[in-house]
Amino acid sequence: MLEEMTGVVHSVGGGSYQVVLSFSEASVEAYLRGRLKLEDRLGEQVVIGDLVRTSQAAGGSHVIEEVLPRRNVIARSRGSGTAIKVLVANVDRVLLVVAVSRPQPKTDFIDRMLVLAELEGIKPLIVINKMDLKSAENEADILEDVYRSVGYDVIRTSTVTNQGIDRLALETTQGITAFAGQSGVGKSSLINSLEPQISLKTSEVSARHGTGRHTTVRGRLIPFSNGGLLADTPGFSDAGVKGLVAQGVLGSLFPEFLPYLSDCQFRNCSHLHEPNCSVRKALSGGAIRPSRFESYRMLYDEVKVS
Ligand SMILES: Nc1nc2c(ncn2[C@@H]2O[C@H](COP(=O)(O)OP(=O)(O)OP(=O)(O)O)[C@@H](O)[C@H]2O)c(=O)[nH]1
Ligand SMILES: [Mg+2]
Ligand SMILES: [Zn+2]
Repeated sequence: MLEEMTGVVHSVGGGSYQVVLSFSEASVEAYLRGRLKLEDRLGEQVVIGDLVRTSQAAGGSHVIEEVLPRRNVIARSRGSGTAIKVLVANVDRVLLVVAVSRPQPKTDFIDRMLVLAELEGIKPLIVINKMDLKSAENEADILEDVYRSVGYDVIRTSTVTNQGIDRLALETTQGITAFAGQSGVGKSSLINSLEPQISLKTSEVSARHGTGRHTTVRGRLIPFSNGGLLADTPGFSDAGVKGLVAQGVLGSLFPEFLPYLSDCQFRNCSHLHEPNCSVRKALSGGAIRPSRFESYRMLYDEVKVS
């Protein structure tokens, strides 16, 4: 007698999967059906955030029968550019964290992350952290001016004064939220401000089934008390675009380029050197910001070199 259910994969490690069942919200340990196990060995792994169909045998053990289609993934292209590792699936938003200083905000880094979010259709929110530091308002104004003009949402925060933390909590009540940003910008601090218990949880040692055996956890979803889920996964921040983005589509991942793309004289215009390029005209006219265009140029070269 089999009982079928769906659930979300919350953690992966040691050959088993923690699945939170959609109906009961019970967390169960599940194993892969043989066919999926083969795919797992071939690199098509079941990842956190995956919506899966499970069955429960009479004995009570849960088996993942099928991975339902993914809405999107956050993946990392490894050095060579061809091997792609999926870190998390079905992400609802990515909080792209920058600091006003310490470390200095790097717009090329922000733009790279935005391109990856656009590629997957994941809503980005730009978080400008460390607003308590000297000259923060000036620095934030400059950044906000660029990114609001493109249409992105910007939230200013400080984990010292708690500025913006309420707003962040409101933005993360639904679905899966991932954090991205350079080291030191305050991602962990923001998570702790949002949910003081999480720092405790993340240091907990897994002792499933009382064995206390150390398991390698490849990432996990941590429930926020506001109802959302935090994707606790390393690696998004050093993501490359090589192998993920084709040169020809790069321009369309810069939303402010879109109105101009069809007006270039050449259909496959790179927007770098061709005559009668509508994108470069928009750049000289001020509709496209220089820092954004520079990021486009940099990423274009990066995609090209293989
Ligand atoms: N002044 C100030 N310092 C902050 C703020 N948020 C975080 N910090 C400090 O910045 C440093 C880095 O913060 P983390 O939260 O560890 O940064 P992170 O982004 O998680 O860094 P990685 O884990 O290395 O990627 C710590 O010393 C924090 O105390 C803030 O709002 N204002
Ligand atoms: Mg951290
Ligand atoms: Zn062009």
